[in-house]
Amino acid sequence: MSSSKVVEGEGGQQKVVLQHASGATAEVYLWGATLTSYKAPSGKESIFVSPAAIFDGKKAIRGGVPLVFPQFGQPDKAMPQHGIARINMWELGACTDTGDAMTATFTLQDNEDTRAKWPHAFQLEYVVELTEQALTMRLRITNSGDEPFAFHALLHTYFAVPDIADVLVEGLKGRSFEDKVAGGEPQEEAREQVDVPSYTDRIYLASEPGAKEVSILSKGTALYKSVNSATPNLGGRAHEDASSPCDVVLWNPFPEASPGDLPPPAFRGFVCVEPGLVGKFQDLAPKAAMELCQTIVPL
Ligand code: TA6
Repeated sequence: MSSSKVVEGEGGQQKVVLQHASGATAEVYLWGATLTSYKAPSGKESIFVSPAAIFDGKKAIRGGVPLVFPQFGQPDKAMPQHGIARINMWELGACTDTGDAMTATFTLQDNEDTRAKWPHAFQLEYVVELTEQALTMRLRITNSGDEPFAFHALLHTYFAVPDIADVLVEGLKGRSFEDKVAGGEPQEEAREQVDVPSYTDRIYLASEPGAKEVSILSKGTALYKSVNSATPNLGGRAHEDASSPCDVVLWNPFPEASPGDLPPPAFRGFVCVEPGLVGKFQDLAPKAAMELCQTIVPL
């Protein structure tokens, strides 16, 4: 029997629980519209949340899938790291169930608080879709104002893994990447399989448009497939581009970069594979929209 309901979660925060007829489940807090759990019908958890995550409605939840908008990192020092979307209360819109797919829609638009940090009118719509086989997260950014703006957006997905030491990531070969740990000029990824043996923080830039698959393996066994895509300028121009390049951030802090709400050895339990539009700021004309999408398939 499928169901969608709003219940009280950690810290008294409200969360939406989707229960698919197949037994698959997903949970999304209204705070930051942060997805904190996705289980396949087997009951296996795909998403990592820090054991020290803080649910106080002030700080971003550590783990899950925090939504990054309108900046990645903190190029604008007047705005919080990773922007404002993950530290605002979102509204729950429609929850649907077609039998095959369940969806929950969350929205956030500019308000006095966001405008004080970022002086633009925007509408964010985040649709979480759950089926027997997969979870799809689709973030739509609309410029609801009369002036163009430039933004970053990213789904900061923490995938649960048995041990980061055994993780390999496939699907990044041929991409240019910025190594934020080593610094220096962008390099080209030559490996079919990328390991994460130490503190890793890389932005893999997408070259050609289109959905791209990245797989996450542990001890040689594929755990997840992540299908990542971006679609620009919906409705904002006469023609709609089929898709635009989608960057992928690969991160694990290891002990040296673990934040306070992620005390070691918690770093061992996840790898972040984060689809985004972060290699450069995206210009968005008034009334135009862009979408960022990630589909997680547990294998
Ligand atoms: O996605 C990688 C990253 O940008 C890292 O540089 C690190 O800052 C991580 O995000 C976590 O950021 P947060 O603000 O959530 O502590």
